[in-house]
Amino acid sequence: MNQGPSGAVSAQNAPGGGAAHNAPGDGAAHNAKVMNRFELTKRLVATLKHDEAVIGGIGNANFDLWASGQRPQNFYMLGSMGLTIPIALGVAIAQPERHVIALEGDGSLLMQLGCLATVAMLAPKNLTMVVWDNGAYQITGNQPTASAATADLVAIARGSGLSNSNWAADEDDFDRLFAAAIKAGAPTLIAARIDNKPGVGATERDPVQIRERFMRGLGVKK
Ligand SMILES: Cc1ncc(C[n+]2csc(CCOP(=O)(O)OP(=O)(O)O)c2C)c(N)n1
Repeated sequence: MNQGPSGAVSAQNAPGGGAAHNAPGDGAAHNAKVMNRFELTKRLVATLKHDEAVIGGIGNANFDLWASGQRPQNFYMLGSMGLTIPIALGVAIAQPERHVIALEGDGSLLMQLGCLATVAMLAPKNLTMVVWDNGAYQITGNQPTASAATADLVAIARGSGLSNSNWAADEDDFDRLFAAAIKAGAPTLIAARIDNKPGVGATERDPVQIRERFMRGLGVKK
């Protein structure tokens, strides 16, 4: 783990540019390859064939979702951290025949850890959660998160009751885990260590349009 003069963990200085991951756990976090969020988002979106809903978290998660090809079934969260999984859970419950995918940053998930326990308790069969763990609040200036130091998000998810929670060891493992999650019939969490490259796109900041397009994409009448 890299520490600054004050003893604070520096996410920017972590090997590979991602989280240092010396957190307790089974070591899978530490051994996972540091990958790129846009590359993984593109791979994920390319596999979607059944109008799956995708909820992109505030900032980089939804910038890369936007840049991976806009779909009417994508919802781009603006403004509030930690709401990606709660929104995705609501959509999954409302439309049980549709698979729903949440793409969330580590900092945002850390702000709303209770949602993992709620997802485990309600156990929607159609929800996959992907956590992009760069060990930082990247978009606000790369301040380190607890996942760069002491928190293992997969261990937290498992402890919340989400036994289908895993670190992606590399890109191929990410693809395998995602394909398995779509078929799992249980809520699944995939955590990926990612580098500190900025998000690629820039979501248009028009909340009403984003909401209405998403509702139309999901076949919801106003
Ligand atoms: C409730 C709340 N607190 C703080 C902010 C300011 N803020 C916006 S994005 C962000 C960092 C998000 O970090 P993370 O989810 O890890 O995504 P990353 O930037 O690393 O892609 C912060 C602190 C906010 N928008 N909402």
